[in-house]
Amino acid sequence: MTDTATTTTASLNKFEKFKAEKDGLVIKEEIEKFASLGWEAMDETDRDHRLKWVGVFFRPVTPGKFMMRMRIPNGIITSAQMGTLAEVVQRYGDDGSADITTRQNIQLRGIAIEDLPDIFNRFHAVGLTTIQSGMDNIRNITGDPIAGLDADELFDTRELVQQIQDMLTNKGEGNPEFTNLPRKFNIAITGGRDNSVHAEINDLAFVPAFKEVGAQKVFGFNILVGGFFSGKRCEAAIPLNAWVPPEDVVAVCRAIVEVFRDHGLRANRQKSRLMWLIDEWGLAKFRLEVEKRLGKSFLSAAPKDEIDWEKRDHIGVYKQKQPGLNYVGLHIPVGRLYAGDMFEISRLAEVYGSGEIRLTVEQNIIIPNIPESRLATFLAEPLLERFAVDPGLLTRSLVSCTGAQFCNFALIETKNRALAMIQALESELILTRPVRIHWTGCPNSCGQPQVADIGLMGTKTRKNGKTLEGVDIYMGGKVGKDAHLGTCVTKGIPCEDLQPVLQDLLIQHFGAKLKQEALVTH
Ligand code: SRM
Ligand code: SF4
Repeated sequence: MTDTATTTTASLNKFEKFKAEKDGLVIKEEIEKFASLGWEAMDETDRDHRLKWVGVFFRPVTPGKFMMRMRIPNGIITSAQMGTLAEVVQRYGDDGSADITTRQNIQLRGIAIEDLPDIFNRFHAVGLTTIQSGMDNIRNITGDPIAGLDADELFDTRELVQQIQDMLTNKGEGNPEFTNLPRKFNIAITGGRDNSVHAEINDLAFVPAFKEVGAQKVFGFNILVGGFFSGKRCEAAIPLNAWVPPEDVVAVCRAIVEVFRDHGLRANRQKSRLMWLIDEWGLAKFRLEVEKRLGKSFLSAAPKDEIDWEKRDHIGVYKQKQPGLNYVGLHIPVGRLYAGDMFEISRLAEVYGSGEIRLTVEQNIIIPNIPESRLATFLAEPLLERFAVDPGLLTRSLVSCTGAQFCNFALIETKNRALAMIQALESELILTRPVRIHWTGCPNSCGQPQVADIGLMGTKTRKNGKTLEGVDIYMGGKVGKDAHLGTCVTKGIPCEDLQPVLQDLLIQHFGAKLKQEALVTH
């Protein structure tokens, strides 16, 4: 560790200090001990921080009821795996639930520490892992949710995503090479035409691009680096001016993560994400260091990438490239699932499809491989009354982070409020197009308000001498082709006054009409 080694211990932040004392991965061997000790008797640093290396999150809002964050590469999970997750959540009764996350992943809630050994055994038996999913590790790697189903895709991302995860996590067992990064790190790969992974908000992203190599046009990826959101700063990823063929992607991931691990800034946690290193070095030096690790030079980027479609949301029924088969996207309101829902989703995938379930970064699910002949019966299943294939135009694009119910960073309640607000707006307005509204409970931006048509970021605000829950409003986020980030347009609207403000924005900017007015005009 060159730069890190020269940083004196005194200048290290408290996270670097505890990581240097004991690597988070060591926790894996201590689970039995913690289970018999109980959460109250545990060392606080182990409990509050190091457990996150195995995907177990202490929740100060619900002490003793932990959250578990999975790794679901490319967002693909089997019905057996979903069934196992359902069993885990079920044992916690009303405390148990799960959320589909904005990284195409699943988090479980209500977990008791004494159950961890049994839960990990169950996960192992069905090939699930939670390893390295929190803190200074590489997050769930996202890929196209309809990879391998989409007739228009340029590349099927599934295998590459799995290979990268296997390399970084030692096939889910934990890889000490990559468990002490300066900060979190996000990777996405897309081989489709609509950038369904939000490539631009990842520390490292691969987007499809054809390169003239000699007389041939060869498929590969342009590389983007340094995208991230944080309370202090938000940046879209920038081009590295590098193109790679698919067979080099795993090695490039390794090289870039190694450069970040060994040279990333560790003194100030607010300035530790990859982009800060790129700022300090300049892109040219960063590129050169990556080439050194890779052992070869990059080809320059292809002049254009192949992201030329508007982003799809995959809700509804769609034909697959395999003749006679369909994939069906179900809308899961704000991604929240309970044990009964999960058993039912698992059953539907088993009975009607091939036993496969896919997750999207919009917190929804897709059931693929449903034969034409079974479609009508599938669409008549009672679960689809709640998890609709044709939700309202605001409902279908709603995304929300966890918020105050479980997250101690939250400045406001999000998920329930988001749902109630959308229902109220849909009952008042006639819409002609979906409007993507994203809620996030604090400036950490887990709910990605900067990619939304209308982004709502939790804040505290003052009204009549009182402190209230409020939001800052973001607009102008564009996804898919020519993706770019939205910016803050209004600050500190009290949540209790938000509905008419949103109504007005929808009418002024998105062609919505008041139902009342429409009645009068006709
Ligand atoms: Fe996040 C921290 C939830 C996606 C930026 N995020 C947290 C914690 C772990 C804070 C905590 O300990 O309570 C939240 C857990 C709450 C809980 O109980 O669920 C949390 N983040 C989430 C999830 C579950 C939001 C959701 O409802 O979907 C998402 C889980 C993704 C996953 O499966 O791994 C989630 N977080 C994101 C994203 C979006 C993305 O990756 O596309 C971002 C912005 C993109 C980025 O990271 O660049 C994001 N989360 C953060 C940050 C700010 C990072 C920074 O550099 O400062 C924090 C705070 C931190 O890391 O210090 C944070
Ligand atoms: Fe928690 Fe803030 Fe992330 Fe929402 S945005 S999950 S409130 S850290």
